Amino acid sequence: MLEQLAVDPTAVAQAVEPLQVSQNEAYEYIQDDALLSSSLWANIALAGVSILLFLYMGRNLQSDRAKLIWVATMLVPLVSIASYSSLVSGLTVSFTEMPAGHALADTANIAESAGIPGEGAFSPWGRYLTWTLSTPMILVALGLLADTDRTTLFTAVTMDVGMCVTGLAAAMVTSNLALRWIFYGISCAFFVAVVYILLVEWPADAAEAGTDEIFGTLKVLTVVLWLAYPVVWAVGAEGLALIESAGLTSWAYSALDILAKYVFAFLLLRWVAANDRLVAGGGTTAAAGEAAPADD
Ligand code: RET
Repeated sequence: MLEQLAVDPTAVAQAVEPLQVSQNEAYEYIQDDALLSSSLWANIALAGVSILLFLYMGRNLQSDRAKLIWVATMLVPLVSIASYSSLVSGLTVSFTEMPAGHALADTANIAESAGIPGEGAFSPWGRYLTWTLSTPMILVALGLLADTDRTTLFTAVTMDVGMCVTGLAAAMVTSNLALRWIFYGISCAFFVAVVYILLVEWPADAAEAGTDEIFGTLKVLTVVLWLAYPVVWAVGAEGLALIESAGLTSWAYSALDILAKYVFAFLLLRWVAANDRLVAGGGTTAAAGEAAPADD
């Protein structure tokens, strides 16, 4: 046994090398594609600026509920900067060999054409993973703004996590094309629950809490932008590959992220900073509600 290992060092090297090589080469691959790398670096820069800006915007918040909204909102660019740094470094991307029947299955030996051993289409799976952390924060902030109850907040967050995790599965299944789309369908079903809460449940709560005006704006922004994500997935490189370019697909997500995260968060925080008292007044039912009077 020992002898076998000693005389066959290439077998050991082959077993270890691909992981290391693929990360280095994924990094090179991204850097060599100006469209792809700019879509990632632009978000790292914007997340950095947003973190500093949001820290400043939250400096005078007094009420416990406003502070909780602020923390949830701050977490959005914080998760984002980590997410995009992981993507750009090659840590959370891979080259996925698409199942038979996928538009990129035989044609696009994309990795090989870039000098990377093995086959496969570029897959930034880290995006779907980190949405599991960032999108619940957006929902927590919105739920607190609407002064919703715990059950609805819990439902929105868990359905959203379900959407992200099954979306990750849809992107990573390589065995069978139908199963990729089955996971896509499951993810959409979770998404319907989130959209229902945003469009039906929370507007009524927000009206009662007196935050309906800003909630209405953020609700439209959120629902319209979030609906575009499954569309991009479906037409992008991982779905039907009507857009084959990894750079273009990545820019579509990055542009959506810029609006759904930084612009959304800016509008929310600007309003919360100017309406701290109103936000504080509503805190009776949501997670922070009971703590509010004592902390203020
Ligand atoms: C996927 C594909 C599977 C079906 C559905 C999707 C929805 C994704 C959404 C993502 C929102 C992301 C945001 C990120 C900000 O950090 C996973 C693309 C329904 C709605 C807002």
